[in-house]
Amino acid sequence: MNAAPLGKPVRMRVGSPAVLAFGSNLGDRAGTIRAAVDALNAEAGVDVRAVSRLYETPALKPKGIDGDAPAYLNAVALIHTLLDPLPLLELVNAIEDGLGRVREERWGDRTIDIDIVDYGGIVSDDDPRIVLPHPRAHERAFVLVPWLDVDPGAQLPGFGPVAELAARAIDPVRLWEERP
Ligand code: PH2
Ligand code: MG
Ligand code: MG
Repeated sequence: MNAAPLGKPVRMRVGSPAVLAFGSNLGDRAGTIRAAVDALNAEAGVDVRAVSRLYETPALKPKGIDGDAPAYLNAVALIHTLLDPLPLLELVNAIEDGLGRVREERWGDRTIDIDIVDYGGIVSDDDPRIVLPHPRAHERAFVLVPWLDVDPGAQLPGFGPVAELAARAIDPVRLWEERP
């Protein structure tokens, strides 16, 4: 007897693995990241397999680290998805909008950012809307360190072991403990 609820397989056996990075530096940062993960997992075509711990990181702006801007919480999730890269991007953008994301300045403060870091190992810059892997992930400890939490042996396509990249990245990252 199969007790799985209709509409969504308990575990997706087909589809593509992907790595998503979350960042928030406005409002209820932890609550918003959790809401984004829940919204993704509620989609029929997305199965969230693992979510990292939360890390607190100073805001990186185009000119470098900005200690005056609100600090981020960052996390990474491993998913399996039936969506192709562009529909997945459209979904994460819609979830960002639903969680109050305002798009003004580049790298401006935001309630939520959801980036596709890796999609099935694809390396492509054919479509400027979605460059894979994420073009700056290789140098960002705030992506690499949470990624190692959920996949210590991870490889960033075209760049090699995430553990080696994380050891070279210089932006500060510290584990965030929820305050009572
Ligand atoms: N995201 C950015 C720009 N700067 N800084 C931190 N600490 N964390 C982020 O997620 C982040 C950032 C653009 O997406
Ligand atoms: Mg980003
Ligand atoms: Mg983004």
